[in-house]
This record gives sequence, structure tokens and C-alpha cells, in this order.
Amino acid sequence: MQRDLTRYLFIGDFDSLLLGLFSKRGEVIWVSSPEEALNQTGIFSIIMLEKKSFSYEISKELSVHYPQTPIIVNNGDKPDEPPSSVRFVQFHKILSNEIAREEKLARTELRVEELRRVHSEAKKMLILLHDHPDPDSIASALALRTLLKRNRQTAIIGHLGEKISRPENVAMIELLEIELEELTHKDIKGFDSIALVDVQPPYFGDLVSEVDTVIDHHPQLGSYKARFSEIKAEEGATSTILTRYLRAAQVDISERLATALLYGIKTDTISLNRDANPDDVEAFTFLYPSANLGLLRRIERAEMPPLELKSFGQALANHWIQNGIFFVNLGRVEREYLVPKMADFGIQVKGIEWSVAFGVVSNSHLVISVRNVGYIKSAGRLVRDLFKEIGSAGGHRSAAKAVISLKKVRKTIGKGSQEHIKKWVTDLFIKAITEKIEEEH
Ligand SMILES: [Mn+2]
Repeated sequence: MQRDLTRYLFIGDFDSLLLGLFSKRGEVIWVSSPEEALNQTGIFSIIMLEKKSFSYEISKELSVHYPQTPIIVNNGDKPDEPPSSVRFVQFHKILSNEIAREEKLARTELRVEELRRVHSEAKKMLILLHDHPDPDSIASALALRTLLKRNRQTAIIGHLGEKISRPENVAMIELLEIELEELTHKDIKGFDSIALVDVQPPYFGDLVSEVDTVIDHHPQLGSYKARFSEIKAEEGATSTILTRYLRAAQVDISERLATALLYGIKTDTISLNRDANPDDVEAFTFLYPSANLGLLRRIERAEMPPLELKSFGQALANHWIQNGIFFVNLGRVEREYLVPKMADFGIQVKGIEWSVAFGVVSNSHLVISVRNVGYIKSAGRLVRDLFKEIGSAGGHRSAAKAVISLKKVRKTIGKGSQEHIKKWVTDLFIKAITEKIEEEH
């Protein structure tokens, strides 16, 4: 008996998030219509039928075609006489794991009390993000503010970088009505306490040597003083840590906050596919029923201006592949988000194990974005080894980034033209990646 293999058959219009979640538990076959479902072969553990696809006829046909397979209709209104093999279930019930986690939450609650004590005296606190606030950091800041029972006046969420440009992030801020303040170095002094989320003090150099709180999922970065610190490098997102805190403290999570946190986890783990662990899946599962998925779709569909599409297309056409590495040079770009977008694209190319995209942003910094297939050498470590001396560099196992000022680039390679940068980056990565492969053999 093949009891171990869980196979799900999804029929109809389901969110990719949900499919991603179930693919962590077993094999997922997804078809758009009941007709297609009847053409599948093999045995399924459960059939998930989207409520719009449900009818008595369809459920009967499915039961005949797949005897002994329970059919679950999501969130549908139960008809007066439901077919016997069909259940109408709200998804949060399907998603909820047995809560053997209460103990863990109880322990976390003690940590939350500690955290609250650290900021209890502060009239006005700062929740500081890294210079390129992404959904995970923004959502984490919102969650921390909620956890500390503060508001826009008593806890400022801010960053020291430039105006946020990535369309999805702009849409997130607008649609969720989040106020992010662009701060100057001077502003930092004007707060009674400081908390960093999704980042650690050394990132800011000497600027914030003393902080009250650090909550982050990146690996421990040097040594620094913090009255409260929670560094969990095993988590796929800082939002995961804060979701657990909110749950532990039994704080009501609003639809807006749930949507933000869900989006934070989704983007940092690429829909639970990159560096996600069971905690991320659990946080995701918990948030999913409370989030506004319609709003989430609107955030994700944020539009790309036509001009950018053009430069995106041109750069892509000029890509090159060497030693199984996909390279693309975006040249000068206005908005940084195009670089990782391109790297994401490159890793989808058949036969490619590494994707490296780079471009000069704001005419001042070379940004290099790296992706790999995940089961090989850590991209974060490789990028750190290559660039830590001359810029900021790091990331996760399958995604990493380096930012180097053009000045430093010129100093390192002697020149700063596009041609020279291109050759330098290409040679560096080929050498680093192929060397490592030899070592591992
Ligand atoms: Mn993050």
C-alpha cells in the first residue's frame, strides 16, 4: 500500500499560495476544470474542489472516477442535501495543524513580556528598517508596533534609504495605508528607544551602535549590544518570528496586518519555496484565513511602467550563459528592483543552476543579484566571500545580493566602464562557482 504518498487533486481557481503550501505536504496536481480532472490517472488522497466548480453532477462523476477519495469544497455554502462523499469545509480548518504548539507559544509569551518591558518607558520609539524596505521588513515593523500596543504617534516606522520604488512595495504601502518615514542620520537621535527589524546594527556602520531591540532572520552579523535580541537564521522571514510573537501574546491580528505579514512571508520565501521551514509554513497557515487575498493580488499586480519593460526586454535579449551560469547586465537602471527581478527570471531557464543579474543603480552603486537552484553551495556565502571587503553583501542559500559603490568598483578593477564591469563580474562568478564544485567532489 502506498500510504506514504499524499497526492492532492486541486480543481478550479486556487491561489498559488495555497498550492505552494500543500506541495509541502505532498504531490499537488492542479487542473482548471472538472473535465480535466476526469482525465487524470492514479489515486488521490483528497480532491479539493473550488466552490464555483461544484455541482451535484460533477461531484457524482468525480466519486465514480475516484472512488474512496474524499472531496472537499472550500468555503462553499453547504447545500441542504450534500452528496455523501463531499464535505464543505472552511479552509482554515483544513489548514490548521494540530496545536501541539501551545507549549512553544507559552514560552514565546515570556519573551514578549521581556520585549515589552524594554520599550515600556519610551515616549517615542523608532522602528528602523534597512535602507531598501521590503514587504517582510515593513510587515514586521507593523507587527512589532501592534505587539507593543503603540500607534503612528508613539512608534515611528522609518528608514534611511531613498524613496521606495519597487512597484509592489509602493502598492503595499498605499493599499495597506502604511506610513513610512524617510529619516536622516540626524533624526535617529530623537527617539527614546530603537528597535531594528529584519536587519542588525552593523548594517548601519557606526550610526546605531546602541539599540534596544533587534529581531531578524539573517545570520548573526558581528557583535553588538542590544537589550533584547531575537536572531533566528533558520526562519524564512522576520514576519514568521513576529507572527509567532503576536500569537503567543494572543493579540488580535487585523486583516491589514495579516495581509502584510502573509505578503512578507510570501515574498521572502517565494511562496514558501525558498528557505522556508515548518515555522514559516505554520505562520502562513495561521495568517491565511485572516488575510485579504483580493488586496494581496492587487499588490502583486502592481504595474511596471512601459519604459522599464523596454529596458528589461533589451537587457534580457543580451544575456549570456557561461558554465551553466545565466548572466544579464542591466546597465544603468533607475530602480533597483529590476535587478533581482531579472535574476529571478534567469534561474527559470532550463539547465541553469546559477543566475547573476547586475546593474548600476542611481549612477552610484553596482547592484548584483544572485539566485541558484537551492541545493548547491550557498549563494549568500559565495557573495559574501566575493564582495564583503568592498561592499555590503549577503543573503540566503538560494538568493543573495551585493551592493558596491562605483568608486570601490573603479578602485578594485581600475576602470568603471560597462565593458570592464561586465568582464569582472563574469570572471569572478565563473571562478568562484566552478572552484567550489571541484572542492565538493
Ligand atoms: Mn526578511
